[in-house]
Amino acid sequence: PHERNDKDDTVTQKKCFEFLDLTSRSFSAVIKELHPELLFPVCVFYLVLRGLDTIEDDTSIDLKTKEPLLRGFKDILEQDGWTFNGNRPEEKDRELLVQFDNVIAEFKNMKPAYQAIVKDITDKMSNGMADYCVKAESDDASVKTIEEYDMYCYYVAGLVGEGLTRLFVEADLANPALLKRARLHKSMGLFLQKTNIIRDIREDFDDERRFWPQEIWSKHVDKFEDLFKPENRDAALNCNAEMILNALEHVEDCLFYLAGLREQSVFNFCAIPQAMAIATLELCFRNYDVFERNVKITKGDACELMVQSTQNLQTLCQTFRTFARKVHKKNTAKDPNFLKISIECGRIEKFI
Ligand code: PS7
Ligand code: MN
Ligand code: MN
Ligand code: MN
Ligand code: MN
Ligand code: MN
Repeated sequence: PHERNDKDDTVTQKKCFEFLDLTSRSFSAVIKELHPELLFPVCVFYLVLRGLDTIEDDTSIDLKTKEPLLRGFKDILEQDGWTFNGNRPEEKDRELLVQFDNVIAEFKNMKPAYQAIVKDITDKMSNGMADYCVKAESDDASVKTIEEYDMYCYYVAGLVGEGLTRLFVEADLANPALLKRARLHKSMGLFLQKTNIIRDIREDFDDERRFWPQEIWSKHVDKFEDLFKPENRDAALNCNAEMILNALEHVEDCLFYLAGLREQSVFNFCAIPQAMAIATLELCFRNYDVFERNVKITKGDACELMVQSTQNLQTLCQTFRTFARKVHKKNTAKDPNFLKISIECGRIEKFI
């Protein structure tokens, strides 16, 4: 049997932290503040899923290569020395897969219970991604219904919510009752993923990736690409508003989930991305810029959000209330969903 030595450990661990910084702006900061018991397992979980997503996102890899690579990803986690250099040169996190052997080494160092959770979620997510890739190859409108949209978001983000919750409970840092409430941790992921899909509309379109469900966009334009034509500006804005309305429906579940967390570092880790998401949705709401370029909340706003969302549940709810009010104010009677948006904002404003 292979004798592990301390020098190997330090080197691969250091590499993992370097990749955490290289591959994420926001997650890196919150992961590093986690309780010591979970800091490294969540870092490895993140890098495993980031590696998987780097294969999913690369539209230059053909399906013949991509599908088996995704479906077999959970076994790759146990293949010593596995690396991958098949990504296009411009793929953002290419280097992580080029040196993925470091992540595998650290995955194997984790407690077996943590390994099992990471492996199970990787297995489910990677097969969901593969199913979606197969469907997208044969059909331009691969996301037809809102149900299919929710399903895609469940595979790529709802499952992360499940995996993280299982890790929190396994580490004795969250109430096991949270595991029984699947809808809540699923909503935690869906709210983040839907925000990402709403914000990235232009980038995804340029990359020939379409996640907005036909059931929603077809009420506003005849063809998906019409969303980007200047003459359809009002229709595009109403469509954007309906997508945001759909995302806002997860907010109550997210606040319920967060209310159930008792350990401060876990609370902060979960709350910060949710606060960033509601701020991002408010920034995107009826903002035509999203159809032309990538919009992002400012560093200053992000800092203020971090402070506000980590004091206590009250200040976090206050943050949500503030952004719901801003959306409420931007809502316009010209929008066919005016009433529904108004009701949804009112609901969030009154929560707690
Ligand atoms: C394990 C911390 C906190 C209960 C890499 C955090 C893609 C929005 O769509 O590349 O490719 O453009 O911009 C994070 C629930 C997941 C969901 C997910 C793993 C919250 C790979 C984040 C993050 C659950 C699948 C943005 C989901 O990536 O997206 C760990 C609780 C990774 C969380 C993907 C998306 C993240 C995302 P896209 P991005
Ligand atoms: Mn991605
Ligand atoms: Mn992706
Ligand atoms: Mn995206
Ligand atoms: Mn992205
Ligand atoms: Mn609702």
